[in-house]
Amino acid sequence: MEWNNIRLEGHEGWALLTIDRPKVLNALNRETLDELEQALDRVEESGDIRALIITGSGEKAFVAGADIKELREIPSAHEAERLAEKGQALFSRLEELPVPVIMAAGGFALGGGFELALSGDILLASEKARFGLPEVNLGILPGYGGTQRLARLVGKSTAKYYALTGEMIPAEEAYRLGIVQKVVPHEQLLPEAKSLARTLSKQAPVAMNFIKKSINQGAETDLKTGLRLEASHFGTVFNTEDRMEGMDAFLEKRKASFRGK
Ligand code: CO8
Repeated sequence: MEWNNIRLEGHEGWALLTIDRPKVLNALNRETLDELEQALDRVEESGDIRALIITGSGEKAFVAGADIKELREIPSAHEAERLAEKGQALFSRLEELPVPVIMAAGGFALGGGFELALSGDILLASEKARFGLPEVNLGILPGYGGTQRLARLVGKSTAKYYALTGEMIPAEEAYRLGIVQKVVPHEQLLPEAKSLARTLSKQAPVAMNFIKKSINQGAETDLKTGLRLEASHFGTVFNTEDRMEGMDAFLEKRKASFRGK
């Protein structure tokens, strides 16, 4: 399938999805959201993609936000709300994707771009990355989950500070705040993301899926319910061939070969 705004490259066990509108710093228009949705279908249907990297094309940006030209032309509050819901649904789907998603940000990750980055499982940044929610400067607020995901990650006050000021967060500061898991030299960003994707692609797929579920679902509930969920997912994963393989491999002092069953 040919896409206008994204590229999806398959590798052995993992895939690289690039948002490819460098002239507008990879801004997300509706067509890009539709294409991302189709790419996620492809990833889920493939059966052999066990880790996904998402990055932006060009040297300057991960994604500089929703496409402001397109936002400017939205005719009604109703349509604005529908578009916010569309992006939110896509980003929630990404968050709940059965395979781990590595976000690799090598430049501006602003507005919808920051919200996209916050929907992955692991966020890698180059020293040049800048994160932020500048919507307030446009007279609007974040609409693709930013007020919710950022506040859950860094607390209400810090989220309010950045959403109210629109101030950009440099990579090192984002690391200190726990938004970013690793900061690497700019030229090392993709090699690092690829190396991590290769590592994850060799881990037990069902276990990874349920680790994501357990953490995502548990973060939205009280401890008692979260522990109940963890025990239930633990039981489910115990039924897999991969857990026998993992334990046998350890006892036989060899590398496990997981099949996702
Ligand atoms: N949308 C459309 N075009 C953009 C965007 C964008 N978000 N960001 C950059 N561009 C374009 C510029 O217009 C410019 O185009 P041209 O060459 O035709 O003039 C080109 O990309 C390069 O950008 P700059 O010349 O501005 O590059 P600089 O290096 O000078 O500045 C910045 C880089 C600081 C990143 C600057 O481009 C900027 O501030 N961009 C906008 C950032 C922003 O405000 N993002 C938030 C957008 S709103 C949003 O994301 C809401 C999400 C929720 C939506 C809910 C649905 C209703």
